[in-house]
Amino acid sequence: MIFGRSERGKPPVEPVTLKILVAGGFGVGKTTLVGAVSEIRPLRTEELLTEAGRPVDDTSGVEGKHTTTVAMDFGRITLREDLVLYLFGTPGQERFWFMWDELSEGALGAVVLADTRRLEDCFAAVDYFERREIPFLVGVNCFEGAPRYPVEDVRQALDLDDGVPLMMCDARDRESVKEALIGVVQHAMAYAADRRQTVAT
Ligand SMILES: Nc1nc2c(ncn2[C@@H]2O[C@H](COP(=O)(O)OP(=O)(O)O)[C@@H](O)[C@H]2O)c(=O)[nH]1
Ligand SMILES: [Mg+2]
Repeated sequence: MIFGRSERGKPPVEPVTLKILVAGGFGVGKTTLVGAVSEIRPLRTEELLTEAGRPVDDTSGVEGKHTTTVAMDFGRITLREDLVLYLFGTPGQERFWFMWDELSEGALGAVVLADTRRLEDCFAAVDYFERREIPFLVGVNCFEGAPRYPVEDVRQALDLDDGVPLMMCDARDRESVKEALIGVVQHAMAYAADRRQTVAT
């Protein structure tokens, strides 16, 4: 009876769980991204943009957006039976930056979403992760009607270090988002291995 569990085949795998942050400017697609891949109903803490919030929340360029994430998005995706990602969408507006330090506690890495029409909106997130040495990948969310630029031009505009991966993505598309998330995990693993080597030598 002691061996009861293994008699039924493989012992159950205890998955590794990793925490990934999803950051970027207001209206860039963070909530959409988490919703596109999450296998649990994504937990969203949204409130209607109130009149009071209007002068602060710059909605120019994101017409049609009437809700804003005030706390964060939360979702989960199983990449492999032994690898589960927990996704935390960080609040986009500057008045919620105080939450970032807590959210980034224990994070393996981050996806910074960018919109080529408002590239400057992701500068703060890029700076934040660079300064804290949290590995991140930039995902350019390709909205219809937004100009397409060569990857190299976007890299340059963002002044990204050579090692930082950048890819085009569609926040609404599960496969595209999965690819970006796998990219972050791979990048973070390589980054961690690099650092171990640096410490060892
Ligand atoms: N066309 C298009 N619309 C998108 C895309 N990603 C997000 N949206 C829309 O853009 C708006 C803002 O997205 P949201 O995920 O709420 O942005 P957040 O503020 O970063 O969480 C929503 O109305 C989305 O439906 C995309 O890849 N293409
Ligand atoms: Mg949101």
